[in-house]
This record gives sequence, C-alpha cells and structure tokens, in this order.
Amino acid sequence: MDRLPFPEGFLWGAASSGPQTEGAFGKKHESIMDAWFRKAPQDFYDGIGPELASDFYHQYREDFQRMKACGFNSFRTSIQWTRLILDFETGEPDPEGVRFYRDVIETAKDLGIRLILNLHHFDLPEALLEKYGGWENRNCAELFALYARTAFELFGEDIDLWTTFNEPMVIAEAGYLGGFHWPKYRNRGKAAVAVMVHTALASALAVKEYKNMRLHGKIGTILNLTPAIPRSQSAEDLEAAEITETFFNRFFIDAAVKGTISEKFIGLLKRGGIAPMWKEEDLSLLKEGTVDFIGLNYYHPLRVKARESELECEEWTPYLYFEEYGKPGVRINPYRGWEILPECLYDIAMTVKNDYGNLPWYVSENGMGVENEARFRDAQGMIQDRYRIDFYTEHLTALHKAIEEGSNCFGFHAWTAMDCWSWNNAYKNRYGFISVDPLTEKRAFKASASWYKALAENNALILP
Ligand code: BGP
Repeated sequence: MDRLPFPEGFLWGAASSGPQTEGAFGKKHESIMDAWFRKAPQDFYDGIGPELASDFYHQYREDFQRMKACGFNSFRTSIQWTRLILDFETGEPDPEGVRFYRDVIETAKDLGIRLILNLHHFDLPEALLEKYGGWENRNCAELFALYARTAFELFGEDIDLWTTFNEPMVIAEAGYLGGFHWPKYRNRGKAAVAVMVHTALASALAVKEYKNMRLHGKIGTILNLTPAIPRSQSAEDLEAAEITETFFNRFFIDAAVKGTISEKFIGLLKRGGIAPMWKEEDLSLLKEGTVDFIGLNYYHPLRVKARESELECEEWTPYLYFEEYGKPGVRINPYRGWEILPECLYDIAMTVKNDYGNLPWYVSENGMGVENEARFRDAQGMIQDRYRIDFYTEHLTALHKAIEEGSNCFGFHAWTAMDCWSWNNAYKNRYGFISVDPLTEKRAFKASASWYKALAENNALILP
C-alpha cells in the first residue's frame, strides 16, 4: 500500500454555493437565475428551478453535522447578493439575510468547520441586469464593492478566508458567448470582454475594500483554468491553443494575481478591432486589488484546433480563431461530456508555481457528475459510487505529485458535499458525497462519504 501524505493543516472539504443549495426562501430579490427560471422554465432539466434547491436554508444545521461525518474541516459556500442586500444602491443589508448567514457561520464554527465565504456564484441580482445591463456596465463593479463591504463589516470578524467570485469566466462565456446561461447571448464578443473587465474590476475593488478594513483574514478569488490542449504541434493548432489560453484562462489569473492585462490579450482585442474598455485608473485599481490566494476549479481540459471552416457570426468573438476538438479514444464522463484527464491538475499546480510566484492556492472544485445514481444502490440502499472514489484518487495523486515538487497548495475541495441544483442542468448530474432527493429533500450518505472521511482524517491518500 502506498501512502501519499498531504501538508499539515491541509483543508479537506467541499464547495457549494448559496443559489444552488439554499432555496429562494425569504429572499426579497431575484437573482438572474431565479428570473431565468421564471421566464423560461423549459430551459431547465426536468423543469426544476432554484426555489427549493437542496433546502440548505432549513437544513443547514443537520447538513453541517453530515459534513462533519464526511471528515470535513472546511466548506465553501456563497452569500447570495439577493439575500444579504436589501438596497443594491446603498449596500443596506436585509436583517433576515444577516440572521441566516450569521447562524450558518456560527453553526459551522461550533462544529470546527472552517467556512470559506464566496460573494458571487453566477447570481447577479436581476434588478441590476434590467437597470444597468448587468456586468456589461462598470457601475455593477462599484455596487458589488458596496455589497462586499457590507459582508465584510457584518462577518469579517468571524470569517478568515473570503473569495470574491466563482468562475467569472463562465459569466462571460455562458451568458455572452455560448448562450447557455442567462442572458443567453451568443458570440457577443465585445460584450463578453466588457463583462470580463468589469468582473475583474469588481473583484479588485472588493479586495481593496477588504484590505482597507485591516481585518485579520485573507481574500482570494476562484477561477476555472481549463487547460487548452492543441490537437497537434502545427503552428495553426498551437496558435489556436494559445489564443484559448490567453482569452479564457490567463485574463482572470493575470488580473487577480498580478493586477495586469497582458499584451497578448490586448493584441487579441486589437486583432478583432475591439477598443480597450478600461481606463488608466482601472489598471491602477487592478494593481491595488491583487489577491492573497486563489482557488482553482478543475474538471476537464479543453482540446482545441485551428478552425476548419469559417464561423458565421455578426460580431467579433474569440471563437473566430479556434474550435473545440473531440479527440477520439479519450476517457469521457458520458453524463457530462467532459474528458477525464487527471494529469492536468498537476499542470495547473505547476502553472501557479512557475508563472504566478507560487502563490498559495487550493483546489476549490473538482468532481464527477453522474446521472441516475439510484441504479448503483446496494441491498442496504447505499449508493456505491466507486467511480467517484476512483476519480478523486486519480486527481489527488496528480495533485500530490505537484505538491511534492513544491506547488503551494493548501487544500482540496470536492464538488460537492450534498447533491445540489446546478443551473439549467438542475438535478441531472449528481456530484455529492450525500445524495439528496429533490422531491422529498431527504439525504443519505453515499459510499464515497466514508472514503472521504478516512482521507481527511489520515491527511493522506492511501492507495491500494
Ligand atoms: C462548476 C460550477 C458549479 C457547478 C459545477 C458542476 O463550473 O462552479 O457551480 O455547477 O460546475 O456543473 P454541472 O452540474 O453543470 O455539471
């Protein structure tokens, strides 16, 4: 048996988010996800929306006990802007939201679960989309900083790890390029760039607020670095991968860690005739708002190739320069359509070490979503999710290698603790250590729960 030890004090736990777990109970405002479901329920798998989610709003006390039983020493969730804030223009909090989050924080603390609080997980208030055009408008960055300040004032004494955004790239990509999240625009490259710039700025402004308040904790952001792998070593395919990296990966990590926008990114915009939509002053703000750490979500790589046919679209979009490449014969998770390639987690870890000053970082999401897990129930009714244990084992082995080689990783968070609602995929694919029946909201441990507990308690991966 091989024993792969992890650094002392390593964070073990899972991530989730407010909009995917709490349910809409008691919220005074709609997020864009709530509004999307109201306007187009047919977009959602099995017609299930975010109103109930996994009922964390009522069950969080028991849910934290369950997480403890999975060996968690930490957990990330997000505050919903639309729950905490009553008045978006002033940042005035809603007492009911304050009471809820205060109790969530206390409950986790009492059980010795370190809470990482995130401020934005795809859930912009619908009112700000309607009034300002959402993240396309710089004003939303200022309003986000007001909201962040309120959160720091309320909970800054109790929380020592904060993050500003989860996967801001997905906001631009899914909402303005790929058309699969609200507001469902396709190939609006210029708007996508505005969203990227303004979310990066919003994060920097929040970091700056936090640092000005001289609180005791640390603040970071959570990004998805989906490695771009070229189809071949031809100049054209290499360029396609380079552009994908520049646009989809490096923009946010450069902005958050170095406080810069790269020449390569600016060159790409120039090539598309897009004028930079930031002011000199914004570049200084990025510099003043660099993070203390980063969280990186990793699920799958993205294989790309040079375009083989011209893309027909009215506006500039980064998809003009590359297209996805489905390599035959690779391992795929068929339920999600995502390639399984654990060694990329090693590459990501080494990228942080080599290109970003070996900044402290952690794996903030990694996991495998599987459809219809009920078929894996054993005679006792427990879901035997061996595939999930194997998935994590392989990824943790790759991570361990990078840590051995000096990558400054301080934790691993699975996606996720309990099965949860996942945007338009709703409850299609299940990711949890704990199953949730979306009709009855009943919970049950899967086999992976006790496996994870042993992993966390040993602070080591034991390989058979
Ligand atoms: C990540 C998001 C999570 C979660 C996860 C799985 O990108 O940060 O919020 O949704 O993906 O997504 P899905 O359920 O769509 O497979």
